[in-house]
Amino acid sequence: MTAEKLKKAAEYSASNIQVLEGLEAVRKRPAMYIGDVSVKGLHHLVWEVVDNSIDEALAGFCDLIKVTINTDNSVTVEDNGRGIPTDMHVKEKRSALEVVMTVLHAGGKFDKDTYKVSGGLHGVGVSCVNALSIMLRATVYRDGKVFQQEYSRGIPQYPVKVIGESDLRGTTIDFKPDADIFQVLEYNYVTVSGRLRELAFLNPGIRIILKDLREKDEKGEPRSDEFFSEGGLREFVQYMDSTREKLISEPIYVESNKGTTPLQVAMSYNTSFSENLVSYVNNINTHEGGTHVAGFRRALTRTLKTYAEKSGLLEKVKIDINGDDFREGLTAVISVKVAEPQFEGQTKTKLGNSDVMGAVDQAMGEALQNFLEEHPKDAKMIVNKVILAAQARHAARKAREMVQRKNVLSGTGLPGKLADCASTDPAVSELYLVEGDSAGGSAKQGRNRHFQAILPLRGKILNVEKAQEHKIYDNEEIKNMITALGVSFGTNDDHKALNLSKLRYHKIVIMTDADVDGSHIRTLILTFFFRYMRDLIEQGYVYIALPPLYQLKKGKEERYCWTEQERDAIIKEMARDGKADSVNVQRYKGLGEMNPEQLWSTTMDPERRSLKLVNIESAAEADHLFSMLMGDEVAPRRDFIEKNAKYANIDI
Ligand code: 0RA
Repeated sequence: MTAEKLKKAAEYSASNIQVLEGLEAVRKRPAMYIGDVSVKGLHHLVWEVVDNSIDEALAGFCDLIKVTINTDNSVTVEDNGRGIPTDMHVKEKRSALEVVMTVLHAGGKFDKDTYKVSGGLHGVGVSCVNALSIMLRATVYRDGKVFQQEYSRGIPQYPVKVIGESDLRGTTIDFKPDADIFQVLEYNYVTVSGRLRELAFLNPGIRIILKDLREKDEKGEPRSDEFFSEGGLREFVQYMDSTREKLISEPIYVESNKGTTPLQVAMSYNTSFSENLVSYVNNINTHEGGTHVAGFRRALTRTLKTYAEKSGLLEKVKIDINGDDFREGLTAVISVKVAEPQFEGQTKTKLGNSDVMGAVDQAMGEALQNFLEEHPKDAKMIVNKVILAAQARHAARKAREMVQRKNVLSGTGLPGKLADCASTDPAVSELYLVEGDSAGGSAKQGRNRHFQAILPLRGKILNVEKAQEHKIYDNEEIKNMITALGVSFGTNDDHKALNLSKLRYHKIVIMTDADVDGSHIRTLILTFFFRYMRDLIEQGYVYIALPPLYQLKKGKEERYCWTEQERDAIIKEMARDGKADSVNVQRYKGLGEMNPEQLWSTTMDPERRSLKLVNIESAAEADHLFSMLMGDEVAPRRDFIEKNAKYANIDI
């Protein structure tokens, strides 16, 4: 070999070792790259791959993205972009495709403009997805050819090869997450569709098609959805409010591409009493808000206040108006692009960049003022709504104080229906919210009274989506929940602020029947938490109990199972002697069908039960689901239920 060739060979194996070390680091500490290895991290892989196609679309080269969940829970993401380059990468001595797929943060290693393959915050790069997949296949259509390379746990199985000819252009990535890494391998349709819908609204003009080959309808067609938005955030706001009665005819829309912070805001008012605000930075949902949201709120309050004062609409109103009053019935979406976003907060979804606040404030303030001046009718509707909100807030404070005062006066202050636990340590104490008095009775007998408390809830609790705030505190079941939990509301600045310092339980378990009524009650309770005690959800205190679906019995042997697959497997196992019909199968419909001992052993015993943590994956989607199921309008709700009835559980 010539010296030159020797040098090249040495360089090649050196970069190879680096690649292997990089992939190894991802596999050793996957959480550092994708957050966690639960169902959340599993979905993160899809977001990562789709982000790359979205980037290609934002660069102007792609308008169609197809996502398919395959029967084996592998996922295929196809786009009609330029295709990842496949030519030899001079420095790395291998195909650019191989580099993109195997080198960590490959995006940064190249010329930023041409080889960027990572989106905003997710931006850990497709190589992380590759490292965490037992199989990944990249297929590239470009230059009249079809190129392909496969990997396992990130390691190429062969050099990039040409497998055919084609006039098409684009990239297809198939990947199957590695069972050695992930605790869960099953994709959730609702989670994926929610995110893709959101991406379509945030990036108008891109068509995104989702197919799920695991679920076929009566005609044998896979479950599917197509997302496409022309109007972007305006349509997003209309979609969020589709079940509510609107107060102004068209959303107010603000777009600014001047300055360093490109931003878009759409907002509308409806006749409900809650605020629905979702915010994004670089297409990432900032659940915890941040400087962009602060700027928006400041501009909203200031501009509306000034307008209301100038217009003389406030003259007859004697009460003070505060920031919250301007946001009752408000639905808004804020989307900003930030070059180097700083994320803070518990879940790293709070924007910290301070210059963004002023940018949003200024653009919003100007645009809103123009809107109010040009649309005096809408402006008047909004101001009147604000006045009503202020009046209701005063009424609510009185009602809330009544609830809180009564607690102090009545001895322990705890509701009579609560069977409290002995422990006073919130960290180990659990509160079961149980549907109905009879299941409540079984739970009381079955529980471990040392650390488990039971609060039976009678029938339907109040539908908080429809009720005005002060009405909520009149509802017996809601009062019981508030006092049992030990929480209180309100500070001087923020009347809705939740005070958790006296929270009495760090596990709050919603236990309802596995039928339609049960899921309705669960949704009602979750709506209440979502609207009024969101911190409980965000801090991970709220769980859903999962009672078993089946009991299998053979002679003295009793087994329980939670899924149909499990049921079939266990029947096989129990029927080893060949007599399958000797196994008795009972389908549980209600908690009431279990005796206290069974309820304990299947659903309450920490050693054996299965609890699902409630988290707010996407506030926008959760909110829409809540209001669609709970809001005034019947038609969308019926449609939704009919459309989704055949797909087991609605995941919130
Ligand atoms: C860098 C350069 C070029 C395309 C891409 C990246 C690209 C990456 C992905 C990832 C998923 N889909 C994608 N589509 C394109 C093109 C450079 C050129 O053709 O000039």
